[in-house]
Amino acid sequence: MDKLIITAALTGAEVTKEHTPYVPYTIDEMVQEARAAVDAGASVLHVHARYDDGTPTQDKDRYEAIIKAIRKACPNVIIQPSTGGAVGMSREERMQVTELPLEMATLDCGTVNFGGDDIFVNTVNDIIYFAETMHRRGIYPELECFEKGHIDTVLTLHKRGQIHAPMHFSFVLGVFGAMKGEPRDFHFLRESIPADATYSVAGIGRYEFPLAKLAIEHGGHVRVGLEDNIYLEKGVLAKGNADLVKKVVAMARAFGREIATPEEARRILGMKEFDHERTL
Ligand code: KMH
Ligand code: ZN
Repeated sequence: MDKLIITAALTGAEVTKEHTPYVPYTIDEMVQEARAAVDAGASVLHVHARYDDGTPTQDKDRYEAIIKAIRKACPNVIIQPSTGGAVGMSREERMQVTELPLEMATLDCGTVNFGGDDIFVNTVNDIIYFAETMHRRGIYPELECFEKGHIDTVLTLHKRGQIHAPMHFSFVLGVFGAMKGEPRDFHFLRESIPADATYSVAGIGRYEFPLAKLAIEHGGHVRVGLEDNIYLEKGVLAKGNADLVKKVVAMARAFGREIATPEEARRILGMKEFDHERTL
């Protein structure tokens, strides 16, 4: 079994300081959270940009400042900015960040209800536009799938030459309005991707650790972080992303699975070697 790639989803766009005081907004807070998560064992950082007051933004300059500051603190980590941004943003707004020299970014692979009146829109044409633009710019896509139909869309676009191998999927499960993260959901999705593809699981809320356990045991990879879940255990807030990463590291150790470094993660995912000169 490959070593375990742990992604830390540091802040997201939806969690606020009213939910947990530990969610980072400012660049300094992001850097602190990034460093602690990497020290704990994360090899990938999933990054959303927010202004100091917490407002989510896809502003390219804000991303550049955040990524440069994180890169200084964590020279080798894989930085994966979001092209999802927040519900309601236009595709042009969301894609601004890919004008930066990035190594990796998210690619959301379908539309999904997002609680209440919210709909996170990713039409087939959006997906094609995101995939082709990112491919042209040399950015490795993390294929975020919130349910099975999204995987089917990816596989069709792959056959049509619009999404390219190596394919790395993220199953984001437990969003209110979409697929849950029960064991049978996990098995259905992992059995639906090609044998040579890799996958990671991101369980929302109470699904985070049960899904992490399943992924550890079945050769998948794991995303945790305050974007997805703010609790270390029922009623106990995580005091930062590192707490969540440490818990996954302990679970992996208990199972006997080693943790991947960023260099190892790049090899497992079939990414290019990191170019410190060219890439942010
Ligand atoms: N904030 C969600 C609406 C991504 O990062 O690409 C979308 C999201 C996915 O978080
Ligand atoms: Zn995200």
